[in-house]
Amino acid sequence: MSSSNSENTPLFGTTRTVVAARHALITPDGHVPSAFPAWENATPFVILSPGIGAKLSQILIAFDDSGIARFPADQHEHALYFETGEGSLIAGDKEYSLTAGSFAFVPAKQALTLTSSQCARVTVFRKEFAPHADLETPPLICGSAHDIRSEPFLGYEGAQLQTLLPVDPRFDLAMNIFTYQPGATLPFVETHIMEHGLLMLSGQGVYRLEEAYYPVQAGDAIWMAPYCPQWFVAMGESPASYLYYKDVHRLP
Ligand code: UGY
Ligand code: MN
Repeated sequence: MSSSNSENTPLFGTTRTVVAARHALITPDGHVPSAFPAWENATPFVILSPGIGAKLSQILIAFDDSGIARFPADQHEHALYFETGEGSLIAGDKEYSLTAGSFAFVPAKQALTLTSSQCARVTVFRKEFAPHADLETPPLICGSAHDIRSEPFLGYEGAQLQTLLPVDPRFDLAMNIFTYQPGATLPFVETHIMEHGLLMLSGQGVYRLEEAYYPVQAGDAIWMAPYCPQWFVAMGESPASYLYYKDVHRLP
């Protein structure tokens, strides 16, 4: 899936993108790049940010070969997923090789540098860390979705959930991948305090956000504010999967 707007060009003067007060569907045809100091051969697309009303930012990075993206050491933590390509993650004195399916969590107050050796497409969830008085800062984590077992969601075989980060109260966010067989659904319309940032990784389906039903496909991104009623059905010939962020483990 290209990050440029040359593919899937909609009819003149139209877009599937919808920005509402408490949810948004952001489709690739409307993407506009940002430019950040000291980034090289790496194009950021800020898909979600506090500017839309979200607490998180969701940044899609389209790397060229020898690309470099830098995030400073501040109060923000970062969870990221390598969709395609190859590269590395450098944080402090640690360096990890990343390839399609790799994911990582880098805690707040650690600078993060991402490099690409083969054009890569990476999604970064960036959020202000919510410390807990009795808990330590969560550690840096690096792994591959290929090594994470999936579990049927609430016992539904057609909806398989992979929980990428450790289920550990030190972490105040979760990053998961949901994979649905065609025809499978989120078993009920969820309404919850947690916020979501979401990227469709493959396939297609229909997402319910509040009272609206949207056809969605790979490359689309979604924001769900707290309490946005939400539901999904996968449709088409192949399974549909999405990567999503969720804030967890902290009292309101
Ligand atoms: O974890 C979740 O809240 C998930 N079931 N939500 C979603 O897929 N929209
Ligand atoms: Mn949910």
